[in-house]
Amino acid sequence: MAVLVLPTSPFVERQLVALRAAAPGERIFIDPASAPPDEIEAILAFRMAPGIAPRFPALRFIACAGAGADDLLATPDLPVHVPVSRAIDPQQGARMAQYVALMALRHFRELPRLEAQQREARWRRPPPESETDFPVGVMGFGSIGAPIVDVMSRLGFPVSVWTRTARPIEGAAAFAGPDALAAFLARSKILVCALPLTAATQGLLDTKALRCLPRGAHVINVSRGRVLREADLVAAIDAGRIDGATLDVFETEPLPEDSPLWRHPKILCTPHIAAEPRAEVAAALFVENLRRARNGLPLVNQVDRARGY
Ligand code: OXD
Repeated sequence: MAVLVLPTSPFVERQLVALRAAAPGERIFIDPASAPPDEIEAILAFRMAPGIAPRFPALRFIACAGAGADDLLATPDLPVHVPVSRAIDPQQGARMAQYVALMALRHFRELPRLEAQQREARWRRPPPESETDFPVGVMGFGSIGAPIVDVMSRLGFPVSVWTRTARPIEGAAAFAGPDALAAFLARSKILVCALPLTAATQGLLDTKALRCLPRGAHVINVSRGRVLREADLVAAIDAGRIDGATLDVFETEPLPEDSPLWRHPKILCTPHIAAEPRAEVAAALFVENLRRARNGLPLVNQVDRARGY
């Protein structure tokens, strides 16, 4: 039997190398056209072109190489009976929290202004701001959102969390469901989006939602570009309602060279580098799920396909 890896991006290539090291006895194919149709038991991929999965009738599971399986689940002919897993690495959540803390502090401590002052050799000491005036709102409380909440609270910021369904959250004010969204946004001076992309979250942060944020808010998106309407964000910043944004994910990736986001003075763009699962952790998860699938056991980190994560 054999597995198929679709190395469509550098981070899946890293996982392919790690998988070859972790499972030297497995036959690994990377070209669907030359993979033996009756032998492929599992596919490791981040996204998949139509026409691939149905070629392999012995498929036991499909592993998403990332934490967000939205691209993979969007494959139109993904067989409904084949379970999908996703890569959850605890260090990815911790590194996401580092990124969010870095960007939130850059905004809170006015790093761009300090750098501009240095360029002008200007000694100016503005009065310190208080963390209590910069409440942080985190959307999502999964493997990415939870460590962000933890780190931001430990840095002294009041934190609230918005989730799809109600749950008690220690150390943070909890808001749940569409009815609580406006109240949650109204107290988020720093808004962090860590939501999975699903039918319910696509375009959730649009003009109407952005209008609920307090004046001078800063938006940080580390989940999926399509949860946020980029044009609505730019309009809100240009109208002075929102102070600025830090974006690691975009509606189209790679972000096209002619996107106005690249050159917007109030938007910091980074190329989807906030954190990725470690290749060796994702490879070990894949090997474990292969063992489980071969033995008829439930997968680790199986995606609920109806929910989308
Ligand atoms: C992702 C990831 O899903 O990097 O984007 O894990």
